[in-house]
Amino acid sequence: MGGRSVWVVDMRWLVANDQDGLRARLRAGLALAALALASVSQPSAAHFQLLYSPATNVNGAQDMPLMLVFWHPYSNGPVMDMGPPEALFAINRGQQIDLTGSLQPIEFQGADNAAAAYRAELPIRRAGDYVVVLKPAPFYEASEDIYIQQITKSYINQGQLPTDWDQPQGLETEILPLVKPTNVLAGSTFRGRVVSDGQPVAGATIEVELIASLPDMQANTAGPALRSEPPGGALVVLSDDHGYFSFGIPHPGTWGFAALGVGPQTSHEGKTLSQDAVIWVTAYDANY
Ligand SMILES: [Cu+2]
Repeated sequence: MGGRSVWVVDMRWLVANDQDGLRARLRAGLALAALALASVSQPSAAHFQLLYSPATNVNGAQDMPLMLVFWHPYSNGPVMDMGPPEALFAINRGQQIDLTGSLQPIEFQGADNAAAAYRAELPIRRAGDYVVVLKPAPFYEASEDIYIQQITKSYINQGQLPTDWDQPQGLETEILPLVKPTNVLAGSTFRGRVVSDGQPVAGATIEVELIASLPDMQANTAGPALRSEPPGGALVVLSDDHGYFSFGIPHPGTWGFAALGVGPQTSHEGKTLSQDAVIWVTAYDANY
């Protein structure tokens, strides 16, 4: 699914079960191809670069663990191998804090497989927002013969002082939140704006997923499934003519939005690069 359309058989998907991919192919009118490939391939739908912290709103100085996993979090599907990140930093009150020194390679175990992932640590010392930014290494997606690079932001707040969340971080591409991303209520609407090189992106395809199985920060595994993926697979919204989009968040949890192929870099090592913008927001039960 998603905004990408070129598929070839990838043996890595042999063991995976992907009903959504089958539906997508059927929708695309490729019924014959689907019949031929259904048992041996899966498209790379709804990849999401996680930049997960076990807490979003905290009080007091502390070191916050982060988990970086390239995964299919709604379905607890295949985990993809991450390479060494190109950049990992946080911004608090406009000051950039380099986090690459805290990167630790780990193996993350999903339901289907284990893959290379990272842990890191965010030193929270002052009040305010910490906007965490990850620029991962481009990932080669064999099933599509393209590279994918999901430039990802997540947000942690200390002491309920709003400082940085409403500011663009000047990334090659990013989703600007129009709702405070650390404190969304389930049942309300999240709004964002997709930008690339600072300019709004009209008609962007934005996939929406919940981390249905929260990472176990001790065991580096996927925890029990709190939800399953909807029958239709990944949720998709489009940005309007000015790059804005909205999504009604149905239930609490950590929700990700991935605008596909919106970044300015379009090739890597001679192949197509899909440079995506990902943002993670935290939704609470409205009956708090
Ligand atoms: Cu995928």
